[in-house]
Amino acid sequence: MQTIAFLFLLSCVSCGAKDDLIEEPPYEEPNEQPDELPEEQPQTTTTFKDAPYLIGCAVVPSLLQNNRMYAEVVQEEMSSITPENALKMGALSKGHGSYFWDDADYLVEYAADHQMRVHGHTLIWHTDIPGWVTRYSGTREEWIALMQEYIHEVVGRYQGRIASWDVVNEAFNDDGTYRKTIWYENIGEEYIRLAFEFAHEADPAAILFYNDYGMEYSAAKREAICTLVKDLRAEGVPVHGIGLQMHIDMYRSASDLKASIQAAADCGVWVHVSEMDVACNPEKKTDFTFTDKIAQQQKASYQAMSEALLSIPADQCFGITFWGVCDVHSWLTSAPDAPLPFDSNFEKKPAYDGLTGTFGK
Ligand code: 9MR
Repeated sequence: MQTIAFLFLLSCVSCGAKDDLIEEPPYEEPNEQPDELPEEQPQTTTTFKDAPYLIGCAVVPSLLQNNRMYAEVVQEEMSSITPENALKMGALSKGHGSYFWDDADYLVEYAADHQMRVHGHTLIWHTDIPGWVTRYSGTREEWIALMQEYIHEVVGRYQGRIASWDVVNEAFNDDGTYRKTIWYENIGEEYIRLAFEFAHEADPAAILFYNDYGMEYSAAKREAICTLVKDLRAEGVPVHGIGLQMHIDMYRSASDLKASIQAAADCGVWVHVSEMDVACNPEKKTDFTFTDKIAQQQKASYQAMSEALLSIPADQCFGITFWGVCDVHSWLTSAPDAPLPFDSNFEKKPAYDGLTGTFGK
C-alpha cells in the first residue's frame, strides 16, 4: 500500500498536481485502496510464475552459466525452458552414432534443479542438419532407419525428464504446400507420421507437438496444419499439440492472434505459443529508437497474446515461451530491435505488465 501511495504521489508530482495531492486521497488516506491503478503503474508483486499457464523462455547454456542477471531472471520468472539450440540435430549429432550431449544434459539437469519443465526443440527440421546427414545417400528405408535411430536415441535419453517435444518443425510453406525438406525428398510426406510414432515409442508419456510459424498470417498454412493434425489424430497417430511460434511484430492484430490460437485449439490438442517475440522494427530501420509509444504498442501485443491463450479451455493451454530472455540476446539481430519482455539490462518492460495484467482476469 505504501508503495502504491508513493508511486501515485510520484505520478501526480510529475504531472504538476502537487497542490491537489496534499488535500486529496489516497495520499491522506493510505488505508483506502484506489479503485483502479493508473495505467502506467507496474504490477510489481505479480511475476510470470503466477500465470494461469506456464511461462518459459528459450535458453542458452553458456549464458545461464556465466551471466548472473540472466540466470536470475530465468530462475525468478520462468516455469519452463526450451533449449534454443542445444537439442537440434546439428548440435547433437556429430556423425552416425556419435553424439554431443553436454549442453543438453546441462539444461535438463538445470531445469530439474529449479523445478522447471523442459520443452524439447526440435527433432525433425529442414535446417540445422549436420553435414553427414545432408551428404547421406540411402534408400527410403535407410532414411527411415536413420530418422528412427536418431529420434529413439535423443528422446530415449531424456525419457521422463523432457516433458514435451517439437517433433516436426516447419513442414509447410506459407501457401500450405509441403516444404521440400531433406526428409520429405527422401521419405515422402509420411516422414511426419513416422517421426511422431518414433518419438512416442521412445517416450510414451511425452507430449508431442507439431510446431510452425505463420498460422497468424496465412490462412492456407493454418488450414494445412490443422488438417494434418486432425488427420493424423484420426488415424491414431500420437500428435498431442500444436506449437505456434509467434515471431510476430507489434502491428499484428489481436484478432489474427486469437483466430490462429482458436484454430489450433479446435483441433482438440494442447496449444503452445512456443517462440514468442514481438518485433518493433519490422521495417528494419537503422535509426530505430524504442520510444514509450512503441513500448505501449508492444505491450498491447503481449497482452493480446495472453488473452487469446486464456480464451481457449484451460486444459489445452500449454503455455507461452519467449524466444530469449532479454532484448540483447534475441535472435533478431539483422536490425536494431527490442522484442522481449525484458530490456538489455534485464529490466521489465511494459510488455511484462501487458502479460501479468491478464492473469486472474
Ligand atoms: O534462435 C535460433 C538461432 O540461435 C539459431 O541460429 C537458428 C538456427 O538453428 O535457430 C533459431 O531459432 C529458430 C527456431 O529454432 C525455429 N523457429 C525459428 C527460430 C528463429 O530463427
